[in-house]
Amino acid sequence: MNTEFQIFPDAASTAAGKVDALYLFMVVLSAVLSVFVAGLVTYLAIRYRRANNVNREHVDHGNTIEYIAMAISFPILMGIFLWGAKVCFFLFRAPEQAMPITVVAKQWMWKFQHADGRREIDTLHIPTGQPVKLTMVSQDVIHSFFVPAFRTKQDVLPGRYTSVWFEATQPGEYRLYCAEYCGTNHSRMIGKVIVQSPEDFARWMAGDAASDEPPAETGRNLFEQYQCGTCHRPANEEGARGPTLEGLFQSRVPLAGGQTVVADETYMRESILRPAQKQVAGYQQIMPTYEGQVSEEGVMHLIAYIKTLGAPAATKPAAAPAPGSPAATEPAAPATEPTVDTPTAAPATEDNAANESEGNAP
Ligand code: HEC
Ligand SMILES: [Cu+2]
Repeated sequence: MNTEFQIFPDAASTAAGKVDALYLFMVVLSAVLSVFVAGLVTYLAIRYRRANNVNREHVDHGNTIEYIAMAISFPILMGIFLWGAKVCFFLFRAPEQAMPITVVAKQWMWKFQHADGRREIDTLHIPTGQPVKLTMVSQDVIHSFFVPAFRTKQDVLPGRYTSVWFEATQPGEYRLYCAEYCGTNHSRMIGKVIVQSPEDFARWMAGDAASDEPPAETGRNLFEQYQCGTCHRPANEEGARGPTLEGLFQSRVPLAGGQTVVADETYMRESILRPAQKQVAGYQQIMPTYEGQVSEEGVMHLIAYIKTLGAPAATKPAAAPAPGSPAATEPAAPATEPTVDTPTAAPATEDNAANESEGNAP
């Protein structure tokens, strides 16, 4: 991390070059146009000044000049649009094999958790040459995750997951900012991303703090603690009051209203905190709401655990409540499941109900 003033920020991710090229093109284009317009203004002001004796009669060119202007600017503007769209798709589509990391933001800190359970606050270690995908949520107000050296910025919202991915290319320390005004100490909501070579990163990962519990493990304990299992049973058990959660992740869930939703992280979060919001077809609305009881990190842990549950056994008896277990009605679901890098995928950060009350205390 360079503390001296820099005109150009470090370029330390695979996205940096792409963003810079587009940005540079637009700056140069704007500069050329500005010079052109300023030149014309100057030229015409001099030529048609009062003292100059020139012909001021109106000459009709029809629409020719407009046509020419359109013919030149249209392809340029479309080009910028297409180029921008391409960079945008690159920025927002995380590669499948991205390493999952969860982020919980709050006034005024960043809490990170790696897939193996390792936690960090205001500092994030990542290796070079490995895409990482951050799943982020806020515990209070809107924050924004901004790492200039990676050319990446993404709002972090309360009540909804957002994500961002990047692949670092240069070892070093880079600044992390909160880029959304979030209260008194907003300006201190800063941190750093420490990019290490894969070897150094592996060594760091194996270091002494590595005893943190993996998110899915914490999630399983929470699942027991809240007795979710009294209603959510394995798929091959009959008479469960709730749908099985096996194979739920990324499957299609039929809702009472007739629609279907894909069970992504945001859906699962909502199902846990506000179950009445989307009612699974064929089930009573008996699930209690866990809003205010399970922390954001707890929810991420529960999701991490649910992701590990895998597909229901193929021999699921027809009597079991099929509607809630989409895998049963959709043969494709079990097949796709393995591509989701399961146990680790959902991750999140600390905590159980106990430190829910931690509130804003760091
Ligand atoms: C009293 C029974 C009961 C308990 C306890 C319960 N649930 Fe549920 N849950 C249900 C029912 C019934 C549904 C389906 C109807 C609905 O959507 O509300 C459901 C739906 C869900 C869904 C959506 C499932 C799908 O197929 O789309 C998730 C995820 C979920 N619950 C997670 C949990 C978690 C995590 C806990 C514990 C913190 C929990 N539930 C506790 C009864 C329960
Ligand atoms: Cu903030």
